[in-house]
Amino acid sequence: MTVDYSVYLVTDSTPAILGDKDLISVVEASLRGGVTVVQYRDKHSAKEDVVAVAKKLHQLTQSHGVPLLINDRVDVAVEIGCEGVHIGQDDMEIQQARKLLGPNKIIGVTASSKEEAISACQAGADYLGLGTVYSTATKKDTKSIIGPSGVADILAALDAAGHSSIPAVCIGGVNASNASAVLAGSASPHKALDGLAVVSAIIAAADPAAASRDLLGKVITAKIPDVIAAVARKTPLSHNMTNLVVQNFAANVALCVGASPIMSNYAEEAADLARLGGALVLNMGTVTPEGLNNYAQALKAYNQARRPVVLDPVGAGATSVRREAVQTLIASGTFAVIKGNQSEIQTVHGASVTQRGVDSSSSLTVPQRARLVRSLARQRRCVVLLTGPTDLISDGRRTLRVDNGHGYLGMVTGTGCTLGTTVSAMVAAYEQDALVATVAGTVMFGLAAEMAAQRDHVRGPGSFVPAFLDELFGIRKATMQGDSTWLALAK
Ligand code: 3NM
Ligand code: MG
Repeated sequence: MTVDYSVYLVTDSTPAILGDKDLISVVEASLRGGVTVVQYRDKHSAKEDVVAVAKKLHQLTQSHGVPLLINDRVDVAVEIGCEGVHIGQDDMEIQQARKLLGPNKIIGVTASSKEEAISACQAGADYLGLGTVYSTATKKDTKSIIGPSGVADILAALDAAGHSSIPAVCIGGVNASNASAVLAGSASPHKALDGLAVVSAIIAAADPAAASRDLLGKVITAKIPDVIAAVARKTPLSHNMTNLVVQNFAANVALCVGASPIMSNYAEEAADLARLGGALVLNMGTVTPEGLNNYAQALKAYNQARRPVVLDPVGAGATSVRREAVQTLIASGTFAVIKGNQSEIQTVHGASVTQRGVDSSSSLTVPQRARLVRSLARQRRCVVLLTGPTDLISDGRRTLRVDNGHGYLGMVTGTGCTLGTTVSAMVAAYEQDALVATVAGTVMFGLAAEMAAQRDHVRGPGSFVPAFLDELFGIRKATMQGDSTWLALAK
């Protein structure tokens, strides 16, 4: 099981943190919000009560595909068969826990110094919880407050000792308002945190789902420079099968973000191109029967080569020809990302449940659009990107919004299509997480537009386009030089 440590929730059932809320409901809300690991921590209750709660929590976490770990009480983890435990320095020895749990369960260990961290790795820990970052009312007996720079020292020592691959989170006083600073301040040159562990930021929050979403957004945003750097390093092929109107623009955008574009609509080439390690964009901007056959054939070639495909169902709901084309394509293979505006995504959603979606002219609220992208992402098992003033992105488990962009993007032809091209470059280069890659492409694109529009010489859509290309290029260049200050504008 590969674990996503991005937002690691540690529970607390004491009235001071939980208030009069019900722990199960709070955890359920946090899972809806995108928490990626749950640790059930109850230091005081009797074993049978802990087992009863743990069983309920495990049902919940299992239905969200998230691991449940038990703090300290290894016997409880063994009894309920959850995914593992978290143990502190004063708890059971790691080797003893391993004997009881077997080789496949997760054992996490708390460490507050380089020595503790390295010896936990040597003893076979699966991940580390580093801290205490900031002093916290949640746990008063913490030993040392190490701050983000103390975390950075431990991460650097782990890297130097050959343990750079062990996942690590940090804990203690972390919340959405300091998350970005903690992530940036704790990164060592070759090893950064995999996520953040929190108690009160979620358990004590008035809206635990929203608090979880906020934290997830911060953790994912912090990974954006890695995605852009991966594109710059790998210069992945972005193979576009697209319409005549945007070919030149899309190729230039691909070059500016650091990809290698090829515009080829001839499917006989697809199998060879698919072997080059890039990604394919299928853009339905111009549909013809011959074109559709080409698309379906290329889709199969990329699926066979296990390379990502981005579907851009341009104008999907506009004509019956296009609705059928969508049906044909989604029946012909699988996509890494489906990107479209509201009515396009509604059409694809309708096609995939074999009924029309709600009236495509109606404008959905942000929460309705969030449900739509999540539903389609689950149906098609892919990432869905719904563009608009607020972009919504989901992989079925994690759903995020991006609010970057500028009105000029709507006054120039082909910007939506070139976002598809941008995303193709990101998913090709950052294969470990297509959702993070899609968010990175969307933020980079929207931010470049904002920065371009602010330039003195940009007076309208015409002068905007070259400035936009410059800003895409500039973001990549700054990122390559280790400067991610532009990320402060991400929203
Ligand atoms: N462990 P909050 S600090 C459970 O330093 C726990 O090992 C810590 O709570 C450690 O997110 C802590 O509310 C409590 O600050 C963290
Ligand atoms: Mg403990």
